Amino acid sequence: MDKGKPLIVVAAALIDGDGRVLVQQRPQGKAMAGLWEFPGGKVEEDELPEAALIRELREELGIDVEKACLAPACFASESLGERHMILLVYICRKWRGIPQALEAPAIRWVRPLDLHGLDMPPADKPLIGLLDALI
Ligand code: 9L3
Ligand code: MG
Repeated sequence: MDKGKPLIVVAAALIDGDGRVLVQQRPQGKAMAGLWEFPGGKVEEDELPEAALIRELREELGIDVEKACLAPACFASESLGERHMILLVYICRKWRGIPQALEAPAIRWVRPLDLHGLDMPPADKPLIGLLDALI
């Protein structure tokens, strides 16, 4: 089946000073509602991945991140039925502002080990082992 161009999605693992990672819950009415994800979203036409992530983090959490603070970490691919999706994940330890749940029903700071017990989108899961090893 021709699924067309894959959807490019970016996400961030924000790590705080205590080594905890931020996850947010996907809203009702969206695909995979209720699952806990690393914040982020779709890269728009003519937009670079890092610019999309900086925009998404401002919209979803009200924080400001500089491009230099985004470390590429991993990518994962997933089939979304009609489309394929490629998720690019960045690690970020430095930002301005205090993250707030501006779009998600809830956000949580969790230790990497506790990520194993959360329901996450399949594309987010490869990052869990990496964070376990990194933090
Ligand atoms: N997605 C998966 N993991 C993530 C993010 C931010 C997004 N950490 C998936 C869910 C949707 C698609 O990417 O299928 C587009 O995301 P959104 O625009 O619905 O948030
Ligand atoms: Mg989003």
